[in-house]
Amino acid sequence: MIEMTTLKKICEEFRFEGVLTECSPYGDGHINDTFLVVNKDKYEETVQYILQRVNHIVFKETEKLMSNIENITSYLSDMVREDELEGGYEVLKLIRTNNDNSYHKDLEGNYWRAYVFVKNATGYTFAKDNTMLYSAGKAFGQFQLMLKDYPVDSLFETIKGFHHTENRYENFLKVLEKDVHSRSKYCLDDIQFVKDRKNITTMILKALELGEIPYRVTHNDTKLNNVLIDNDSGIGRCVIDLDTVMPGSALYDFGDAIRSCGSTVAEDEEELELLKLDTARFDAYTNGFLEILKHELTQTEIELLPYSAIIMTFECGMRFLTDFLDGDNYFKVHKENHNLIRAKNQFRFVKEMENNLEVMIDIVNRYC
Ligand code: ADP
Ligand code: GN1
Ligand code: MG
Repeated sequence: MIEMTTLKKICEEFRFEGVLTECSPYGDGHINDTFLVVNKDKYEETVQYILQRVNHIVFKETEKLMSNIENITSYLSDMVREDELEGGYEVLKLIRTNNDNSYHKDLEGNYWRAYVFVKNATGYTFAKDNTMLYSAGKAFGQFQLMLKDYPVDSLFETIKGFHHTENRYENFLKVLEKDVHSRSKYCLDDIQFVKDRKNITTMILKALELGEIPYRVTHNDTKLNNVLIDNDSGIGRCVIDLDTVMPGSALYDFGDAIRSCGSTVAEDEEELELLKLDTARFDAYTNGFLEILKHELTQTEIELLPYSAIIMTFECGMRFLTDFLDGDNYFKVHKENHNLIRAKNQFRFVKEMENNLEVMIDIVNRYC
Protein backbone atom coordinates (compact mmCIF):
# COMPACT_ATOMS: atom_id res chain seq x y z
CA MET A 1 0.00 0.00 0.00
CA ILE A 2 1.32 3.40 -0.93
CA GLU A 3 0.24 6.21 1.42
CA MET A 4 -1.88 9.04 0.03
CA THR A 5 0.63 11.58 1.37
CA THR A 6 3.33 9.89 -0.71
CA LEU A 7 1.16 9.86 -3.82
CA LYS A 8 0.29 13.51 -3.31
CA LYS A 9 3.97 14.40 -3.13
CA ILE A 10 4.68 12.46 -6.31
CA CYS A 11 1.80 14.18 -8.11
CA GLU A 12 3.34 17.53 -7.22
CA GLU A 13 6.40 16.59 -9.28
CA PHE A 14 4.39 16.47 -12.51
CA ARG A 15 2.94 19.24 -14.63
CA PHE A 16 -0.64 18.34 -13.83
CA GLU A 17 -3.37 20.90 -14.25
CA GLY A 18 -5.55 21.77 -11.28
CA VAL A 19 -5.72 20.56 -7.71
CA LEU A 20 -5.58 16.91 -6.67
CA THR A 21 -8.88 15.49 -5.43
CA GLU A 22 -8.24 11.76 -5.72
CA CYS A 23 -5.49 9.28 -6.52
CA SER A 24 -6.41 5.60 -6.42
CA PRO A 25 -5.20 2.25 -7.80
CA TYR A 26 -6.40 1.65 -11.31
CA GLY A 27 -6.55 -1.03 -14.01
CA ASP A 28 -5.65 -4.66 -14.19
CA GLY A 29 -1.97 -4.71 -15.20
CA HIS A 30 0.30 -7.47 -13.89
CA ILE A 31 3.50 -5.43 -13.74
CA ASN A 32 3.45 -1.74 -12.82
CA ASP A 33 1.58 0.07 -10.03
CA THR A 34 -1.01 2.20 -11.79
CA PHE A 35 -3.09 5.04 -10.29
CA LEU A 36 -5.85 7.25 -11.58
CA VAL A 37 -5.25 10.87 -10.64
CA VAL A 38 -8.34 13.08 -10.54
CA ASN A 39 -7.79 16.84 -10.40
CA LYS A 40 -10.12 19.85 -10.51
CA ASP A 41 -8.96 22.73 -12.68
CA LYS A 42 -9.72 26.41 -12.08
CA TYR A 43 -13.09 26.07 -13.84
CA GLU A 44 -13.98 23.20 -11.51
CA GLU A 45 -13.66 20.82 -14.46
CA THR A 46 -12.28 17.33 -13.83
CA VAL A 47 -8.89 16.51 -15.35
CA GLN A 48 -7.60 12.96 -15.16
CA TYR A 49 -4.15 11.43 -15.47
CA ILE A 50 -2.54 8.04 -15.18
CA LEU A 51 0.32 7.87 -12.71
CA GLN A 52 2.57 4.80 -12.70
CA ARG A 53 5.31 3.50 -10.51
CA VAL A 54 7.45 1.56 -12.94
CA ASN A 55 8.34 -1.93 -11.77
CA HIS A 56 12.10 -1.52 -11.67
CA ILE A 57 12.71 -5.11 -10.68
CA VAL A 58 11.26 -6.11 -14.04
CA PHE A 59 12.60 -3.13 -15.99
CA LYS A 60 16.12 -2.78 -14.72
CA GLU A 61 17.20 0.26 -16.75
CA THR A 62 14.30 2.61 -16.38
CA GLU A 63 16.08 5.64 -17.89
CA LYS A 64 16.63 3.78 -21.15
CA LEU A 65 13.11 2.39 -21.08
CA MET A 66 11.70 5.90 -20.73
CA SER A 67 13.86 7.14 -23.56
CA ASN A 68 12.35 4.39 -25.79
CA ILE A 69 8.86 5.52 -24.81
CA GLU A 70 9.65 9.20 -25.39
CA ASN A 71 11.08 8.46 -28.83
CA ILE A 72 8.29 6.14 -29.90
CA THR A 73 5.44 8.35 -28.72
CA SER A 74 6.91 11.45 -30.31
CA TYR A 75 7.51 9.58 -33.61
CA LEU A 76 3.95 8.26 -33.60
CA SER A 77 2.34 11.56 -32.73
CA ASP A 78 4.19 13.30 -35.58
CA MET A 79 2.96 10.57 -37.86
CA VAL A 80 -0.63 10.78 -36.70
CA ARG A 81 -0.52 14.55 -37.24
CA GLU A 82 1.00 14.23 -40.71
CA ASP A 83 -1.28 11.50 -41.92
CA GLU A 84 -4.33 12.87 -40.17
CA LEU A 85 -5.29 9.33 -39.40
CA GLU A 86 -9.03 8.94 -39.44
CA GLY A 87 -11.06 7.42 -36.68
CA GLY A 88 -9.79 9.27 -33.62
CA TYR A 89 -6.67 7.19 -33.07
CA GLU A 90 -4.75 8.59 -30.10
CA VAL A 91 -1.09 8.27 -29.22
CA LEU A 92 -0.21 7.72 -25.58
CA LYS A 93 1.07 11.04 -24.21
CA LEU A 94 3.57 11.47 -21.41
CA ILE A 95 3.22 14.31 -18.93
CA ARG A 96 6.59 15.81 -18.09
CA THR A 97 7.86 16.62 -14.62
CA ASN A 98 8.52 20.15 -13.34
CA ASN A 99 12.18 19.52 -14.20
CA ASP A 100 11.16 18.67 -17.76
CA ASN A 101 11.90 14.97 -17.43
CA SER A 102 9.78 12.08 -18.62
CA TYR A 103 9.99 10.43 -15.19
CA HIS A 104 10.56 11.29 -11.56
CA LYS A 105 12.92 9.29 -9.35
CA ASP A 106 11.93 9.46 -5.69
CA LEU A 107 14.21 9.25 -2.66
CA GLU A 108 13.61 5.53 -2.33
CA GLY A 109 14.78 4.94 -5.88
CA ASN A 110 11.31 4.37 -7.39
CA TYR A 111 10.61 5.64 -10.87
CA TRP A 112 7.32 7.41 -11.56
CA ARG A 113 5.79 8.57 -14.81
CA ALA A 114 2.47 10.04 -15.87
CA TYR A 115 0.27 9.92 -18.94
CA VAL A 116 -2.71 11.82 -20.22
CA PHE A 117 -5.74 9.72 -19.31
CA VAL A 118 -7.44 8.39 -22.43
CA LYS A 119 -11.05 9.36 -21.88
CA ASN A 120 -14.15 7.41 -22.71
CA ALA A 121 -12.24 4.25 -23.56
CA THR A 122 -11.79 0.92 -21.78
CA GLY A 123 -9.15 -1.78 -21.51
CA TYR A 124 -10.94 -5.14 -21.44
CA THR A 125 -9.53 -8.20 -19.73
CA PHE A 126 -12.10 -10.28 -21.57
CA ALA A 127 -13.77 -9.02 -24.75
CA LYS A 128 -17.49 -8.30 -24.61
CA ASP A 129 -18.03 -9.00 -28.30
CA ASN A 130 -16.18 -9.91 -31.47
CA THR A 131 -16.34 -6.45 -33.04
CA MET A 132 -14.12 -5.33 -30.20
CA LEU A 133 -11.58 -7.97 -31.19
CA TYR A 134 -11.66 -6.92 -34.82
CA SER A 135 -10.95 -3.34 -33.60
CA ALA A 136 -8.16 -4.52 -31.31
CA GLY A 137 -6.57 -6.46 -34.20
CA LYS A 138 -6.70 -3.37 -36.37
CA ALA A 139 -5.22 -1.15 -33.66
CA PHE A 140 -2.26 -3.42 -32.94
CA GLY A 141 -1.78 -3.94 -36.68
CA GLN A 142 -1.83 -0.19 -37.24
CA PHE A 143 0.61 0.33 -34.39
CA GLN A 144 3.08 -2.02 -36.04
CA LEU A 145 2.51 -0.58 -39.50
CA MET A 146 3.15 2.96 -38.27
CA LEU A 147 6.48 1.83 -36.83
CA LYS A 148 7.62 -0.08 -39.88
CA ASP A 149 10.28 2.48 -40.83
CA TYR A 150 11.36 3.24 -37.29
CA PRO A 151 15.03 2.23 -36.91
CA VAL A 152 14.78 -1.12 -35.13
CA ASP A 153 18.34 -1.08 -33.80
CA SER A 154 17.93 2.30 -32.12
CA LEU A 155 15.59 0.80 -29.55
CA PHE A 156 16.89 -0.39 -26.20
CA GLU A 157 15.94 -3.97 -25.27
CA THR A 158 14.01 -3.27 -22.06
CA ILE A 159 13.86 -6.92 -20.99
CA LYS A 160 16.65 -9.01 -22.44
CA GLY A 161 15.33 -11.98 -24.38
CA PHE A 162 11.73 -11.12 -23.52
CA HIS A 163 10.37 -13.53 -26.13
CA HIS A 164 13.42 -15.77 -26.37
CA THR A 165 11.26 -18.83 -25.76
CA GLU A 166 14.23 -21.19 -25.67
CA ASN A 167 16.00 -19.19 -22.93
CA ARG A 168 12.70 -19.00 -21.07
CA TYR A 169 12.60 -22.79 -21.23
CA GLU A 170 16.16 -23.08 -19.87
CA ASN A 171 15.25 -20.69 -17.06
CA PHE A 172 12.16 -22.75 -16.28
CA LEU A 173 14.39 -25.85 -15.89
CA LYS A 174 16.75 -23.98 -13.57
CA VAL A 175 13.93 -22.73 -11.36
CA LEU A 176 12.42 -26.20 -11.34
CA GLU A 177 15.69 -27.76 -10.30
CA LYS A 178 16.00 -25.41 -7.33
CA ASP A 179 12.31 -25.69 -6.46
CA VAL A 180 12.93 -23.32 -3.54
CA HIS A 181 9.35 -23.40 -2.31
CA SER A 182 8.88 -27.15 -2.88
CA ARG A 183 5.95 -26.41 -5.14
CA SER A 184 6.83 -28.73 -8.01
CA LYS A 185 4.86 -31.55 -6.37
CA TYR A 186 1.65 -29.58 -7.08
CA CYS A 187 2.23 -29.36 -10.81
CA LEU A 188 3.93 -32.51 -12.08
CA ASP A 189 1.61 -32.79 -15.09
CA ASP A 190 2.18 -29.17 -16.03
CA ILE A 191 5.94 -29.61 -15.77
CA GLN A 192 5.70 -32.61 -18.08
CA PHE A 193 3.49 -30.61 -20.45
CA VAL A 194 6.25 -28.03 -20.80
CA LYS A 195 9.02 -30.61 -21.23
CA ASP A 196 7.03 -32.40 -23.95
CA ARG A 197 7.02 -29.22 -26.02
CA LYS A 198 10.69 -28.26 -25.88
CA ASN A 199 10.84 -28.54 -29.68
CA ILE A 200 8.46 -25.62 -30.27
CA THR A 201 10.59 -23.18 -28.29
CA THR A 202 12.94 -22.53 -31.22
CA MET A 203 10.48 -22.20 -34.10
CA ILE A 204 10.20 -18.39 -34.29
CA LEU A 205 13.75 -17.81 -33.06
CA LYS A 206 15.26 -20.00 -35.77
CA ALA A 207 13.27 -18.23 -38.47
CA LEU A 208 14.53 -14.87 -37.15
CA GLU A 209 18.12 -16.04 -36.84
CA LEU A 210 18.13 -17.55 -40.33
CA GLY A 211 16.72 -14.32 -41.75
CA GLU A 212 13.59 -16.12 -42.95
CA ILE A 213 11.48 -13.51 -41.18
CA PRO A 214 12.46 -9.92 -40.34
CA TYR A 215 13.06 -8.22 -37.04
CA ARG A 216 10.53 -5.42 -36.67
CA VAL A 217 9.64 -2.85 -34.08
CA THR A 218 6.95 -4.68 -32.16
CA HIS A 219 4.84 -4.05 -29.09
CA ASN A 220 5.53 -7.46 -27.55
CA ASP A 221 2.73 -7.29 -24.96
CA THR A 222 -0.41 -7.21 -27.05
CA LYS A 223 -2.86 -8.49 -24.49
CA LEU A 224 -6.33 -7.17 -25.00
CA ASN A 225 -6.30 -4.68 -22.14
CA ASN A 226 -3.26 -2.98 -23.63
CA VAL A 227 -5.44 -1.38 -26.28
CA LEU A 228 -8.16 0.99 -25.08
CA ILE A 229 -11.44 0.55 -26.93
CA ASP A 230 -13.61 3.63 -27.49
CA ASN A 231 -16.79 3.38 -25.40
CA ASP A 232 -18.95 4.88 -28.18
CA SER A 233 -17.45 3.96 -31.54
CA GLY A 234 -15.89 0.64 -30.48
CA ILE A 235 -12.66 1.41 -32.35
CA GLY A 236 -9.22 0.74 -30.89
CA ARG A 237 -8.49 4.26 -29.65
CA CYS A 238 -5.06 3.96 -28.10
CA VAL A 239 -2.37 1.32 -27.81
CA ILE A 240 -0.88 1.58 -24.33
CA ASP A 241 1.72 -0.19 -22.16
CA LEU A 242 4.71 0.64 -24.33
CA ASP A 243 7.33 -0.72 -21.92
CA THR A 244 8.19 -3.64 -24.15
CA VAL A 245 8.24 -1.89 -27.52
CA MET A 246 11.54 -3.13 -28.93
CA PRO A 247 12.96 -5.25 -31.74
CA GLY A 248 10.86 -8.37 -32.19
CA SER A 249 8.72 -10.30 -34.60
CA ALA A 250 5.24 -9.61 -35.92
CA LEU A 251 4.54 -13.16 -34.77
CA TYR A 252 5.03 -12.15 -31.14
CA ASP A 253 2.32 -9.51 -31.44
CA PHE A 254 -0.17 -11.69 -33.25
CA GLY A 255 0.48 -14.75 -31.08
CA ASP A 256 0.31 -12.92 -27.78
CA ALA A 257 -2.94 -11.21 -28.72
CA ILE A 258 -4.57 -14.52 -29.61
CA ARG A 259 -3.26 -15.91 -26.34
CA SER A 260 -5.11 -13.19 -24.48
CA CYS A 261 -8.35 -13.03 -26.45
CA GLY A 262 -8.78 -16.16 -28.56
CA SER A 263 -10.30 -18.51 -26.02
CA THR A 264 -13.81 -18.74 -24.60
CA VAL A 265 -12.66 -17.64 -21.11
CA ALA A 266 -10.32 -15.21 -19.35
CA GLU A 267 -6.65 -15.93 -18.77
CA ASP A 268 -7.21 -17.08 -15.19
CA GLU A 269 -10.44 -19.07 -15.50
CA GLU A 270 -10.13 -22.16 -13.34
CA GLU A 271 -12.95 -24.22 -14.86
CA LEU A 272 -10.93 -25.66 -17.69
CA GLU A 273 -13.88 -27.52 -19.24
CA LEU A 274 -15.17 -24.09 -20.22
CA LEU A 275 -11.99 -23.29 -22.11
CA LYS A 276 -12.15 -23.80 -25.88
CA LEU A 277 -10.54 -22.11 -28.84
CA ASP A 278 -13.20 -19.59 -29.80
CA THR A 279 -12.95 -19.64 -33.58
CA ALA A 280 -15.21 -16.59 -33.96
CA ARG A 281 -12.92 -14.61 -31.66
CA PHE A 282 -9.84 -15.88 -33.46
CA ASP A 283 -11.48 -14.96 -36.75
CA ALA A 284 -12.40 -11.43 -35.64
CA TYR A 285 -8.94 -10.56 -34.34
CA THR A 286 -7.19 -12.11 -37.35
CA ASN A 287 -9.50 -10.22 -39.70
CA GLY A 288 -8.62 -6.85 -38.10
CA PHE A 289 -4.90 -7.57 -37.83
CA LEU A 290 -4.51 -8.80 -41.40
CA GLU A 291 -6.73 -6.12 -42.88
CA ILE A 292 -3.95 -3.72 -41.89
CA LEU A 293 -0.87 -5.91 -42.29
CA LYS A 294 -1.52 -8.46 -45.04
CA HIS A 295 0.52 -6.50 -47.59
CA GLU A 296 3.31 -5.78 -45.13
CA LEU A 297 3.90 -9.27 -43.73
CA THR A 298 6.01 -11.76 -45.67
CA GLN A 299 4.66 -15.11 -46.83
CA THR A 300 6.68 -16.91 -44.17
CA GLU A 301 5.35 -14.65 -41.43
CA ILE A 302 1.81 -15.32 -42.59
CA GLU A 303 2.39 -19.07 -42.66
CA LEU A 304 3.72 -18.97 -39.11
CA LEU A 305 0.86 -16.90 -37.63
CA PRO A 306 -1.24 -19.85 -36.40
CA TYR A 307 1.86 -21.47 -34.86
CA SER A 308 2.76 -18.20 -33.16
CA ALA A 309 -0.53 -18.31 -31.25
CA ILE A 310 0.47 -21.71 -29.86
CA ILE A 311 4.06 -20.71 -29.12
CA MET A 312 3.23 -17.42 -27.40
CA THR A 313 0.54 -19.07 -25.28
CA PHE A 314 2.96 -21.83 -24.38
CA GLU A 315 5.65 -19.28 -23.51
CA CYS A 316 3.32 -17.29 -21.28
CA GLY A 317 2.04 -20.43 -19.55
CA MET A 318 5.64 -21.47 -18.94
CA ARG A 319 6.39 -18.01 -17.49
CA PHE A 320 3.40 -18.29 -15.14
CA LEU A 321 4.51 -21.77 -14.07
CA THR A 322 8.10 -20.61 -13.55
CA ASP A 323 6.86 -17.74 -11.40
CA PHE A 324 4.67 -20.11 -9.38
CA LEU A 325 7.68 -22.36 -8.72
CA ASP A 326 9.81 -19.35 -7.91
CA GLY A 327 7.39 -17.98 -5.29
CA ASP A 328 5.38 -15.42 -7.31
CA ASN A 329 8.04 -12.75 -7.68
CA TYR A 330 7.20 -11.44 -11.12
CA PHE A 331 3.48 -11.26 -11.94
CA LYS A 332 1.08 -9.61 -9.50
CA VAL A 333 -1.11 -12.30 -7.94
CA HIS A 334 -4.53 -11.80 -6.35
CA LYS A 335 -5.32 -15.22 -4.93
CA GLU A 336 -3.64 -18.41 -3.81
CA ASN A 337 -2.03 -20.38 -6.64
CA HIS A 338 -2.95 -17.62 -9.08
CA ASN A 339 0.09 -18.21 -11.27
CA LEU A 340 -0.53 -21.95 -11.31
CA ILE A 341 -4.16 -21.37 -12.30
CA ARG A 342 -3.02 -19.08 -15.10
CA ALA A 343 -0.42 -21.61 -16.27
CA LYS A 344 -2.93 -24.47 -16.37
CA ASN A 345 -5.33 -22.25 -18.29
CA GLN A 346 -2.70 -21.33 -20.87
CA PHE A 347 -1.63 -24.96 -21.30
CA ARG A 348 -5.22 -26.04 -21.88
CA PHE A 349 -5.47 -23.34 -24.52
CA VAL A 350 -2.27 -24.61 -26.15
CA LYS A 351 -3.80 -28.08 -26.36
CA GLU A 352 -6.99 -26.66 -27.81
CA MET A 353 -5.06 -24.83 -30.50
CA GLU A 354 -2.89 -27.85 -31.27
CA ASN A 355 -6.10 -29.80 -31.90
CA ASN A 356 -7.55 -27.05 -34.09
CA LEU A 357 -4.50 -25.95 -36.01
CA GLU A 358 -6.12 -26.59 -39.40
CA VAL A 359 -9.06 -24.33 -38.52
CA MET A 360 -6.69 -21.52 -37.59
CA ILE A 361 -4.68 -22.00 -40.78
CA ASP A 362 -7.87 -21.77 -42.86
CA ILE A 363 -8.94 -18.55 -41.16
CA VAL A 364 -5.53 -16.93 -41.65
CA ASN A 365 -5.55 -17.94 -45.32
CA ARG A 366 -9.02 -16.54 -45.80
CA TYR A 367 -7.85 -13.06 -44.79
CA CYS A 368 -4.76 -13.01 -46.98
P1 ADP B 1 0.97 -2.87 -16.73
O1 ADP B 1 2.32 -2.87 -17.36
O2 ADP B 1 1.00 -3.12 -15.28
O3 ADP B 1 0.05 -3.78 -17.46
P2 ADP B 1 -0.39 -0.67 -18.09
O4 ADP B 1 0.45 0.41 -18.65
O5 ADP B 1 -0.93 -1.66 -19.03
O6 ADP B 1 0.43 -1.37 -16.90
O7 ADP B 1 -1.58 0.02 -17.29
C1 ADP B 1 -2.48 -0.73 -16.51
C2 ADP B 1 -3.90 -0.38 -16.88
O8 ADP B 1 -4.13 1.03 -16.65
C3 ADP B 1 -4.26 -0.58 -18.35
O9 ADP B 1 -4.65 -1.91 -18.61
C4 ADP B 1 -5.38 0.42 -18.54
O10 ADP B 1 -6.61 -0.10 -18.08
C5 ADP B 1 -4.99 1.57 -17.63
N1 ADP B 1 -4.26 2.65 -18.36
C6 ADP B 1 -2.93 2.73 -18.56
N2 ADP B 1 -2.61 3.87 -19.24
C7 ADP B 1 -3.78 4.51 -19.46
C8 ADP B 1 -4.13 5.76 -20.08
N3 ADP B 1 -3.20 6.57 -20.60
N4 ADP B 1 -5.44 6.12 -20.12
C9 ADP B 1 -6.39 5.31 -19.57
N5 ADP B 1 -6.12 4.14 -18.97
C10 ADP B 1 -4.84 3.73 -18.90
C1 GN1 C 1 2.06 -8.90 -18.38
O1 GN1 C 1 1.89 -5.83 -18.07
P1 GN1 C 1 0.72 -6.61 -18.56
O2 GN1 C 1 -0.21 -7.01 -17.49
O3 GN1 C 1 0.07 -5.85 -19.69
C2 GN1 C 1 3.37 -9.30 -19.05
C3 GN1 C 1 3.09 -9.99 -20.37
C4 GN1 C 1 2.22 -11.21 -20.14
C5 GN1 C 1 0.93 -10.77 -19.45
C6 GN1 C 1 0.06 -11.94 -19.09
C7 GN1 C 1 6.24 -6.86 -19.12
O4 GN1 C 1 1.38 -7.96 -19.18
O5 GN1 C 1 4.30 -10.40 -20.97
O6 GN1 C 1 1.89 -11.83 -21.36
O7 GN1 C 1 1.24 -10.05 -18.22
N1 GN1 C 1 4.20 -8.11 -19.25
C8 GN1 C 1 5.50 -8.12 -18.91
O8 GN1 C 1 -1.17 -11.49 -18.68
O9 GN1 C 1 6.06 -9.11 -18.48
MG1 MG D 1 -0.68 -3.72 -19.39
